[in-house]
Amino acid sequence: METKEIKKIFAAAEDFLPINGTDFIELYVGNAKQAAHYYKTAFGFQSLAHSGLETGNQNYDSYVLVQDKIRLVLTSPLKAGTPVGKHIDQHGDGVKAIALWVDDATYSYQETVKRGAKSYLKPETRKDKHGEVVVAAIHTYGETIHYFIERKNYQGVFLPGYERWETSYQPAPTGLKYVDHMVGNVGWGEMNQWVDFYARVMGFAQLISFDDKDISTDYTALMSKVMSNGNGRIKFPINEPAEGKKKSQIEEYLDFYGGPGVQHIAVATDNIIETVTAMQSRGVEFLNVPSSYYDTVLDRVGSIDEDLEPLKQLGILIDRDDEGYLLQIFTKPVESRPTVFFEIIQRKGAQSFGKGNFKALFEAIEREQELRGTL
Ligand code: TYF
Ligand code: FE
Repeated sequence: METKEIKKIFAAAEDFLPINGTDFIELYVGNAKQAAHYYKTAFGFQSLAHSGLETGNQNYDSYVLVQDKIRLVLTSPLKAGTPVGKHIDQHGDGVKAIALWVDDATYSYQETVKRGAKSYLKPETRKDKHGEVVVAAIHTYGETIHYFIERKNYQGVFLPGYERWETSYQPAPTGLKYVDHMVGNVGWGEMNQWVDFYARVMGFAQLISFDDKDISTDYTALMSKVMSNGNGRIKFPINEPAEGKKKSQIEEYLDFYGGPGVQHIAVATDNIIETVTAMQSRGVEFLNVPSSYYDTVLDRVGSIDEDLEPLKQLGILIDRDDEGYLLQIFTKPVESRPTVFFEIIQRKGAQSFGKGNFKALFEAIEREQELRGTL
């Protein structure tokens, strides 16, 4: 139902910001070399490109990883006193940039800035012997930014300034396919202003909404709205904390991240049982749900193609909406600070976000908060 509504909204007006998809996600991290090893070993990403001392970059060391349509860039400073170092000191490891692949970066920049976006990087052309790319960027919540990437005729391995990263260590992929959605946590009472930003400045529309009654467990309370671009390839849920019995998981994030930022990156697979089995065996830690969840889940979601037993063994959650069902699971935070985590999702028709799992999920998060002493 949600997708049909979105199409109706966009049919009325021209989409002024056409986006082809997520171009890359850039994380600023304390040790990019080791983080790259983690995402290769544990998540099954492949080495793609590198920029650093060997390529003439005196300031930053960046490793680019790829798995199907997903590109991750991991960046660390090579010296003291850089903006990247300051960002890491402030936020810990985290997502700096969500880069959007567009046909016209200059136009995307101009149209969004005209509508009130704060400029981060004016459009610039970057060239090397493989062709040229136009890059621009605007600010979004916290210190997070959106790049607009226009790839023109570019034939190089990633972007000008990067060289192919040659390595014989290439652990097998785990079946991660594309970025399904990326969630932002914003401050108390700030959700609607960021919903408005994505609507007014970026031409997105709201997909679904739920109020705090839907998502308040004993402790965790939050509000969330999902914004989508015109073709549905970019989906950004925005969370804000709400008053509950104890500390909201969103407030815990804001405390440790030092303000708003990306909370989770949801990546799609077409075989969640295989993907999660592989990731678990390679050391990725997932949230646990009590086995009692599986006693009644099929009463709620009806029959599904998968056997219940492996889903139960792995702790995979199931939800249904009027278009189909989905399977999802969440990692524990992947950084030292309890901030950024990943979601693995397999959609079988459903275009929603797992509302029916919120109670079980948030109770699992609360058990982790309890262990951290942050509830
Ligand atoms: O993206 C979503 O909306 C789901 C559910 O703190 C969710 O993945 C919502 C809030 C949250 C964790 C997961
Ligand atoms: Fe999600």
